Amino acid sequence: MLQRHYHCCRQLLTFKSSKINCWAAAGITRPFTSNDGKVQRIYDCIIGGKRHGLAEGITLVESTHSKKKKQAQELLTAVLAKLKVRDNPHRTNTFRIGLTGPPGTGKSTLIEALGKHLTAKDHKVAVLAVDPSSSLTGGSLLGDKTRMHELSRDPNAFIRASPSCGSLGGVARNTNDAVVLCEGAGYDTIIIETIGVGQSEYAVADMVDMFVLIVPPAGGDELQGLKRGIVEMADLILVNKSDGELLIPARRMKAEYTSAMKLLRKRSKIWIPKVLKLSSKTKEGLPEAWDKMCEFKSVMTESGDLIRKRQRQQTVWMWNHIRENIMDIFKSNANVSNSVNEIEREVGLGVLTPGHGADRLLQLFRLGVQENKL
Ligand SMILES: Nc1nc2c(ncn2[C@@H]2O[C@H](COP(=O)(O)OP(=O)(O)O)[C@@H](O)[C@H]2O)c(=O)[nH]1
Ligand SMILES: [Mg+2]
Repeated sequence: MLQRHYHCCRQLLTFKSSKINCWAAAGITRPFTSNDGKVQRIYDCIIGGKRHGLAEGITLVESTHSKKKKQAQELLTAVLAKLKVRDNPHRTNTFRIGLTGPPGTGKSTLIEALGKHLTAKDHKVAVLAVDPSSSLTGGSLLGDKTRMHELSRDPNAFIRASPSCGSLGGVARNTNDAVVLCEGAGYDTIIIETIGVGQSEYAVADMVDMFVLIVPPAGGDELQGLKRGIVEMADLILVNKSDGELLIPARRMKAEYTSAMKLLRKRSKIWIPKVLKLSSKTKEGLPEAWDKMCEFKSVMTESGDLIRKRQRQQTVWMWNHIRENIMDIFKSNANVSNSVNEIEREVGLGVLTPGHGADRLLQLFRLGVQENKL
């Protein structure tokens, strides 16, 4: 009896000290400050690879509530510390892919097919869909759910669709955090789906290893919203729906994009963007598309470019956070909020120039900060 008691105590002590080491590595003295045990529970679920815990964790990082934001930071810090201990520091064993393209190109259908292809190869796949249109139409998310029917039932896949709620920057920042949580839950392939017509894909390009553009086999209307900048950012272009009657236009489209890509400025010394055609319906060309993605990953890893890219992205996101926080601080300053409507009105009427209006607000802000100090 006594021996058992001693054994239990020892186990508890080793458990505690290993946890404390982990927190110390993360630069925090106490695990989770929230006293209801919620963050600890979510953390345990995520590290244990439980999908419901991951979903709850993502909801927490998406929250704009200040208490929840603090909890989210604690959760992220702890997950990052765990990842540091468990995997290599830059986690190049995970592959982050951004998938973009105009609505209706077949992104969700492609992700379903690719996801199944990967889980059959023992990969764990997480799909994060950032959908700027869904908050307006409400339709796309529903469409995604039905389109990724099989993948959503796959135990080795996790699908999360987030409406944008009007603020693209906000969603993109949360998506960045959601990637960390997915990696903490053991997902090795993270696919982020966005519609290539807004601003979100620029933010997404700054959080993925590879940026893939999906285009339909016909040009015209469908491609109108697609900006040249997005084509320039792509590491791989996939002409989808290359089946049936669309096979010939798909071939033509592939040739057109291949020659257009030659005219673009080279972004990398080691990777020339490729154009492939495939059908997400018949799955023809799908294994080749995945092989191309793996080739990109290994070329980038071997040259050290992948680590450099991820390091650069980390600093980009730090500045994004600073920008966002500074705006919050600025707008919540009492002097600013008392005068902002009036100054905006005067700028709108042309009484004040935009530069002058900005100067006035900045001066009021500075005064407010000084008053607070006194
Ligand atoms: N013929 C054909 N149709 C496809 C293919 N992939 C998707 N579709 C169809 O295109 C439509 C839009 O697909 P969806 O995946 O929702 O597009 P998303 O808006 O880009 O996510 C659906 O009706 C799909 O069935 C394909 O490879 N071939
Ligand atoms: Mg979709």
